[in-house]
Amino acid sequence: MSSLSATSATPESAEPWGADQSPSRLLAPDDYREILNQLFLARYFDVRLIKEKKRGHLRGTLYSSHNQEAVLVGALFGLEPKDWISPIHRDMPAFFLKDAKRGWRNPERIGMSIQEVCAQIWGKAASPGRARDNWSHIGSRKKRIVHSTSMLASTVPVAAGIAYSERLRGSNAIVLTFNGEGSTARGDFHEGLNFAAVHKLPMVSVIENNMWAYGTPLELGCPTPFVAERAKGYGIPGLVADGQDVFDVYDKVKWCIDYARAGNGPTVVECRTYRAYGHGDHDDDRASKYRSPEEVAEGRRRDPIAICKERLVELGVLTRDEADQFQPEGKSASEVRDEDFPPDVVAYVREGVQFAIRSPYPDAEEAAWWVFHEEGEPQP
Ligand SMILES: Cc1ncc(C[n+]2csc(CCOP(=O)(O)OP(=O)(O)O)c2C)c(N)n1
Ligand SMILES: [Mg+2]
Repeated sequence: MSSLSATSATPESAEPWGADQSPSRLLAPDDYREILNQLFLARYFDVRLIKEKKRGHLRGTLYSSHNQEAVLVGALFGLEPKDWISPIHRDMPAFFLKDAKRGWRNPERIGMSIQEVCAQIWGKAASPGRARDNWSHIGSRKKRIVHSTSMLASTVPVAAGIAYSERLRGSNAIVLTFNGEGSTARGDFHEGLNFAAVHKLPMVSVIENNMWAYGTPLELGCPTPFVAERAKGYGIPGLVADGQDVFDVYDKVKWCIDYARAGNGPTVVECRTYRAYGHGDHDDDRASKYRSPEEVAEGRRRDPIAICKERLVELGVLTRDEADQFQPEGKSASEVRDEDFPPDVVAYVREGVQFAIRSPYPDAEEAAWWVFHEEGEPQP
């Protein structure tokens, strides 16, 4: 496994904004608390699904984002409501964290609700994918979420096209794409980035480098120690962030968002993190054959929730007692309890889960809808 902590191997990975001018210095105390709450929310959502699956309440594969929450929260927090995102299978919380700082339950926010996301996972009629799938193969033009597909990185050229279209319409909205480090080896990733660089499109490519692509380690998918070095071939900035530190992710991605919005073109931000479990839950046992326990312990040593709390205490936003009130950090899904999370986090996810459980499945006759067009068939 390559080092998780190196942050200065590419010239652009040093702070591009100069001493003490980081974007996070402009955040208010409420923003800092909201960021911690969003980390709690992403973690709780993940462990709750694992528990539901173990109790036999869920079918289908789960792709855990445990230990990678700071990448999602830090990257999304700098966006405006009108901006687009393009999540992958590892990013299920991104669907409901988009624009969440305007209030998780705010019906006006431009992101999916927890009810929609849970209905998707439970395969119910009320889901955005109308029970065709149980996971991330959803999107919404209205909510500005690029439809995720199984063909990894094929969304990058689509995202570049959306960025182009936004510019043609005279808007300054940007598109933020997420990709695992593995999928940056695919042609689609490079074609999309090339097009975006040539046309200076407002696109930020966030790479969640969790060191593994299923059973393939970083060094068998990328010839350089840092994925961000791929940016050099396109003449665009490539930054490296500590993916365990939500504020380092926020600072670097926000810098890129501002850079894109100002018309300077695309950027790459590699966020170095570590995949806590197997590729999906079907791979949990096999993963222990291709990754040593020492490697996994090292990769999970720096819990993003603990790192965020330390920063909030240092800044005087939280007292030590407040920071210690809820302690899910460092605990696996089988160890952690609801009491380890703020009650509103638990309540919000429960609203989604209960909605999904109570919702009906679609009628069997729907299975043939939208395969071939038939006269009189409802349109999606
Ligand atoms: C083009 C393509 N090849 C292979 C797969 C099967 N597959 C799904 S996820 C995955 C690993 C992706 O690794 P990475 O991009 O690093 O994302 P991570 O799962 O680590 O978050 C693979 C090989 C796929 N979905 N699409
Ligand atoms: Mg990966």
